[in-house]
Amino acid sequence: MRERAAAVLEANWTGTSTVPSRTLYPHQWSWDSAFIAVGLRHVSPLRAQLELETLLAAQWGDGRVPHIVFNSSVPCDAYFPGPDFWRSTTAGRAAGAPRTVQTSGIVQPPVHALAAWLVHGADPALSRSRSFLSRVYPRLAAWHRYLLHRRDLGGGGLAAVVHPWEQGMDNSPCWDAPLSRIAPAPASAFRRADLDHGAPDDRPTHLDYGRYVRLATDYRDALYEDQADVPNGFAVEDPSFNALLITSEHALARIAVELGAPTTARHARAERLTAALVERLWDPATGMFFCRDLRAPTPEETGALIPEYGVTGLIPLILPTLPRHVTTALLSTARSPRFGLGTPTVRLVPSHDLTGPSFDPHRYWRGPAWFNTNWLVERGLRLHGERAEADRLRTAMLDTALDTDFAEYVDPYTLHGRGARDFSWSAALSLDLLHART
Ligand code: 9WN
Repeated sequence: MRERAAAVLEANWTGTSTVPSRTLYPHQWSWDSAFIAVGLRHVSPLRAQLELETLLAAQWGDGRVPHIVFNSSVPCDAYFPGPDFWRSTTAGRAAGAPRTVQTSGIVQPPVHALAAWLVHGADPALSRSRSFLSRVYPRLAAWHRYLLHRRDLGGGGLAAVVHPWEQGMDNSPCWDAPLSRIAPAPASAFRRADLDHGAPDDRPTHLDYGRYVRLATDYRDALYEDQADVPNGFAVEDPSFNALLITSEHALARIAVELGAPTTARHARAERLTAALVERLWDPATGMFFCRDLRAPTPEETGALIPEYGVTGLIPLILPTLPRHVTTALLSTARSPRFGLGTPTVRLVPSHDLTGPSFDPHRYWRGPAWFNTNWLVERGLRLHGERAEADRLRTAMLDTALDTDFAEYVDPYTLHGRGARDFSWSAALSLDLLHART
């Protein structure tokens, strides 16, 4: 298992970073690189450090870490939307996009400080000798500042995403309502490259793509400026995105201790964020975290909760200081028929409510189980002392990874692989699971 997983990461290594998939995603992706670094640290702590350094070298002046860093030696039409769509070096100039590398202009979930801390721990001597933490710390701090200040579009202290690609679960039913208000770009305006490699039934629809393109085009044409009030835009506060930000804030506090920098403000910020997450996204009546649609056509300025049970709502389980009553209720939602955690028929947690009308066992983030979200749930279970359940999930992930050649995602009932194979984070997180769990 270890050899096969390491071989996938080796084959997907470009010399400075790792592609998620040689076929479907031939550039560097932001949250992929963080998950990849978490696993890579067990094989090569040096490469794991380089992975994060390469990504952070493409950070924009305003602090945002772009969701894709393009490899200039890959043909422009190998992935859509490519560098000619995002035009970072021109449209992103005011926001401080780098001049020497082309990137997208949106972001992805902030898993990076957590990854940096774990990578450091894999080989502290190497990390210190390369000044790894002292070089990445200011960049990670600027990244969090960007999210906390420029992306607090709802004014309640949480970071909002302005595109489904930013949250990372692209076609989750959680976005159906906010996306339904977006006029799609005409199909003739773009050519999808994903269908050259993926089965159409496993991917987002053409209508989804039309809306993704419209949102990204409008953001680019506004020179990637974050405005609190964009008419007809998309702005959502998401539980998983913010839970990862909080976990990364805790990691930044640990990094600060290691570097002898002040930490009090960081801990206080993580606590404030946790309180804001509960206040704005927790629904006590159902025992679930929901997304908040900041552009919902309601009279209230704070927007509306979207009553869709996506796996995103379970990810706050990774937080150490979630109130006990919230953790207890969330665990029972995870074990309910909606997610089937701990039941023999559903060995991996699906990306969406098994009992909901939008559930589709094959279509991307509308039901299939993914390795990164299961890795996060496993971590959350362990954190809250649910060791037997965490062990079962870990075993199911390792079995499935091996059986499917590290599939991108799997049918949650049959555990048959869907999407790409030799997918980097599936291999990397399997490597991590092979190591001692605490
Ligand atoms: C758009 C790379 C990325 C992941 C996302 C996943 C998918 C891209 C796409 O692939 O998104 O960013 O083209 O579908 O949804 O989570 O980071 O693996």
